[in-house]
Amino acid sequence: MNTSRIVQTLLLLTAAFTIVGAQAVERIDDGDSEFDPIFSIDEYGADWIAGDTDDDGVTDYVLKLDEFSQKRYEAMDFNRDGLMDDFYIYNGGVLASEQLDTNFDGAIDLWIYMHDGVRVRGYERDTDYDGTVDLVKEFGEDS
Ligand SMILES: [Ca+2]
Ligand SMILES: [Ca+2]
Repeated sequence: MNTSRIVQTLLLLTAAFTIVGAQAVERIDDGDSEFDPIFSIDEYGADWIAGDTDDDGVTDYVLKLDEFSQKRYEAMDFNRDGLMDDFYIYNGGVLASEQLDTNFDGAIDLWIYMHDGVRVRGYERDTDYDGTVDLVKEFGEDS
């Protein structure tokens, strides 16, 4: 076995372990199947209420209401780069989960799930930003 063959084998093994590791992580929740984060502020339609929290003339906040005029979705552009990075999902006006793009690369890498809209039930992270959840933390339901 020459060196390049060994390197190739190691790479294959690493890839295999990565895939196994990724599959071993069980997600806490499927979340809201209706929710698909819209990153670009320009892509929000007329059914969203737009806001400008720092009054610089550029939208950095959007809100969508449900049929009962309760909050359904909210999104914020935290770093003001024109891409939403903080998404809030509500059920019956109560915060159910939050999805964040913490490194501002246009992909969600942190999912937070709530209890009663206040307490964190658990979270999932994509710590290496490859699109796959690799860390799951669930807190006990102690109520
Ligand atoms: Ca942003
Ligand atoms: Ca990200």
